[in-house]
Amino acid sequence: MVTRRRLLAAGATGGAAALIPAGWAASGRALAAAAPLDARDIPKYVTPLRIPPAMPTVATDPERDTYEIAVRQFRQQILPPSWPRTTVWGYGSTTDPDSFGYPAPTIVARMGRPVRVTWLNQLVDDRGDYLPHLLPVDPTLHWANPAGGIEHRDRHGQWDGSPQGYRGPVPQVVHLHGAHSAQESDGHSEAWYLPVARNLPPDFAVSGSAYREFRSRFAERSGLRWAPGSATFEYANDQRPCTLWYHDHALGLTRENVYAGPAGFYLLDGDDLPDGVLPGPTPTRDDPPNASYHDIPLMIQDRSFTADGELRYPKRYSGGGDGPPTWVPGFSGSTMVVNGRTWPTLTVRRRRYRFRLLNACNSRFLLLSVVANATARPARPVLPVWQIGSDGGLLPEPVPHERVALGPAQRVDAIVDFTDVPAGTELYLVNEGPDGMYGGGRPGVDFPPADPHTTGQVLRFVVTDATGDDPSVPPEQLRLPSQPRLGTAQRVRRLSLNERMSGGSMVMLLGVLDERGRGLPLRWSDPVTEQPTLGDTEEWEVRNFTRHVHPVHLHQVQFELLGRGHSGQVRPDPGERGRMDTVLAYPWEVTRIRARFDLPGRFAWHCHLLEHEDNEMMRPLTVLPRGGAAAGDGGSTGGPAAPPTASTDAG
Ligand SMILES: [Cu+2]
Repeated sequence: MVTRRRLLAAGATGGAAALIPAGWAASGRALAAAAPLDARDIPKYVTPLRIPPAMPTVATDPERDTYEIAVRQFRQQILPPSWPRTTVWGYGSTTDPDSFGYPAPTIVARMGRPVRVTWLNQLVDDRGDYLPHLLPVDPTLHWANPAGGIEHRDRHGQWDGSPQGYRGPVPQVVHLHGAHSAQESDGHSEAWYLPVARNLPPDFAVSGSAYREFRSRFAERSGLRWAPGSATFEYANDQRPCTLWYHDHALGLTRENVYAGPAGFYLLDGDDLPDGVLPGPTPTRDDPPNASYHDIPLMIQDRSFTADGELRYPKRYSGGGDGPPTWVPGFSGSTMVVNGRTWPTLTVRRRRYRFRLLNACNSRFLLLSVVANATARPARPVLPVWQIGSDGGLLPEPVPHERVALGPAQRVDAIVDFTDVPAGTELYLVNEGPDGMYGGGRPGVDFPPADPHTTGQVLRFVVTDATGDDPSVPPEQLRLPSQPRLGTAQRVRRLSLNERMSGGSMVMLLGVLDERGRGLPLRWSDPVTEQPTLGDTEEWEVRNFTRHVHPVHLHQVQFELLGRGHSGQVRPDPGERGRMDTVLAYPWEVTRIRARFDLPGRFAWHCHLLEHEDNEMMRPLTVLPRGGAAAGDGGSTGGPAAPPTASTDAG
């Protein structure tokens, strides 16, 4: 994917190094806090990779699978054994207290069979009092802002003088990333809710401004009314089999909520290939103990720790140190964590494995390869990573990569074939993405690769003898099912990615184009401009006027990438020729996608660098009923006309 990267981006990022300013992480006065843990002191490859089990259901009946999943706070061994445990948040089934984990158990779903989940916010302590955030929260962003009450929720908040910023109950709402979800089940950023707690301040808003509307819609559709501190969503699973993931999406707080741990895989299975063609199995609900798995999800994240083992996130204070903790434009952790453990090791047989690679970092880009020498740079790949799928399902054909590029939130469905590797061999999954913002280009040429001794390493494979046959088809012989392409677009929408100085920080904003083709940045609260008509196919031309790569994510749809480059006419790489929900938009390029919008209502599109999306790099996406005039062609005719709908509270 990254091999031909990226004449243009390389030119534009001659200064990639300059894009990693000293102040990218913490700057200003940090509060006295536990000292950071030096990542070089943490021993690598001393713990086995944890494979998340399947999430327990509360009911399975002919109509659907039903789950009751809460987010709770607990301690987990993320650092090696004998090192301190870490306080995290994670999801689990209310039927089984042992199921809670970071990452969460995997929801195993089947195409055509709906899944209904009641999501509960249980961030409370043993007495039933709310738990404050694990990290300092900037109360001044445009965010959920429960302390603002009904009037001022989902707006910029006020600072009450606490050095930790907002210390109140924490809003949560779950988004199933990549799913074809109805609006009331999408996990809209303004549909958050607080936990039910004994000590909720009476003047706080207990839910976001979209919560009541979506609660009414869900009750109308299903006859089921959401209880306080929860929301029930239904996933139709009426899309192609693929690798989805679920995570928090609360307005202006997603970066810190996700960083604290709540995330899990959602594997949508189906009949697109006969059983046994691809390596398997993956964990299911009725597995015997000690089952072996050859289809393994890998949630890759960067995290930093304090010396006492707690999660560390950059702290910066406004007002020369006298103000509240403030938003930082990006995060680069000092360790790599896979499935909730730092630098784990996976013992593999001499056979083929399927890995569902997920970049679940806040803002780190990964360039992954399989090597024998963990620290040599440039990395010298010894086994190809065969990509068979992307975000939205299988590719037209398998694509061998020496190096796989994976932006935040993207998935690569891959096969690695260890059949011909001698038993006893140790191999490594390494990362040559940058320790800092990514502007495209090649590691070692356009930017320094991640530290080869820490964030440049991800996972170790120890190869052992094969046991039994491997019935899976070698990737070079695999025939993948063909998929219909989307039809011609009814409309072309011209959009922009922009940067603006705001309050001493460079803030990234989505937007449209003005009549002269320049970027016209818009904020979350500006009138809706992206309003496709129900059933229409649209082409979006996204012009990136910034020096950074932004992973652009649309809710509701799995889109096709049509082209890139200055003109938007450069053909996508082979690994990008399937359906996607998150696409990398390179600096100064036009990224052209095509999507069909067939669910009405309020959704969102945003940058999936969590720090960006939390500070305005998110815009409403409203699909209008058929018969209404489509509005907002991208601003080419003088700007938006539709009234704002993003903060109404109907129902
Ligand atoms: Cu961004």
